[in-house]
Amino acid sequence: MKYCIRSVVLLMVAVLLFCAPFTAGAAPKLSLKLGHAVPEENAYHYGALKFKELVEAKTGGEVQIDVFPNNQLGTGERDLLEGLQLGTVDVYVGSTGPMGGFEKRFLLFDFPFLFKDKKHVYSVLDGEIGQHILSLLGGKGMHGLAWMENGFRNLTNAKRSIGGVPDVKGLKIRTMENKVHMAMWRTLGVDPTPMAWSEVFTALQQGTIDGQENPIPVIYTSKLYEVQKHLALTRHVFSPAMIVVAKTVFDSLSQEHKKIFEDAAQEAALYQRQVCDKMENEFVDSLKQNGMEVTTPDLAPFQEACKSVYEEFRGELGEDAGLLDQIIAIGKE
Ligand code: EAX
Repeated sequence: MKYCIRSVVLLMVAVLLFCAPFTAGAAPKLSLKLGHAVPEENAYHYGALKFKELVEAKTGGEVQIDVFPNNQLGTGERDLLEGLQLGTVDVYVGSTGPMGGFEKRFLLFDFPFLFKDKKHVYSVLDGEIGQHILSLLGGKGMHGLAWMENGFRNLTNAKRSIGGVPDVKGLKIRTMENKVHMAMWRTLGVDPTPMAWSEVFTALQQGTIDGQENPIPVIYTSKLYEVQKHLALTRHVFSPAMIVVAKTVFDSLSQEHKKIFEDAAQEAALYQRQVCDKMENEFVDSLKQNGMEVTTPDLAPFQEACKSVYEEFRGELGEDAGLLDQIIAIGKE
């Protein structure tokens, strides 16, 4: 009997050793392409790599995620989002900027000076309102997984120092392809030029536009200090980012893998927000060291001048227009 058990154990070990080479590097059952529009130094890339790490580990390698930074999968964020619908992109990490063109209610977050600070931002995004807005993506061939961070947007330009509203009049500023952002700059006397992010550096270099507006981490990691002299800390819009998976991909996952994607996205998002916040605090000095002149204008006149945007666009939110008032109320709590 003892010999019989011994020979069975030896046989099992032999089988496992024989099969090992065929399982150790087993080809993944699903390979996905994740795309974003910014350099690898940007916080989006850190969040994307964290999501990749968590999903691959938790699925035991059954799902592999390849990360493509710097617009490798598209010409900008609108193009990448369209890629989710066309099947050329499986996972998107990026701002909500162009989302209003897919689902109007995403414009909710684009109203000028809507958010007071990041505590206000995440009490909204991580609450019912944020979850409701993410759920709207289902009707657009996408599945919203979690809210990441782009940050408070600030104005840069090559022409002049910005101390107040009169200083921005007449500037030609690139905006995201977002009609609320464009309206805001028009009310300030600016000529807004919507443009994909991949074209912005060259346009600034050639002088076809005077400036642009973005969060500090984007301004620094995209080396805009090489083509922009002036930075005004306007913080005029908080730009959320998000991690989104193509609906066809998400629907094809097992229940177990769906949960892994949801949990990994939440963990990666919290990590990415910390990275982004740290960058925002550190990079203003880095921009100064790279020759940028930084001003901190009084924001009250800017806020006053932009009030008309609320009446002009709240109708675009349809039945969700009341959420605008709810967000404002949360900020006063
Ligand atoms: O998401 O297009 C933009 O200005 C975005 O903020 C940038 O691509 C990062």
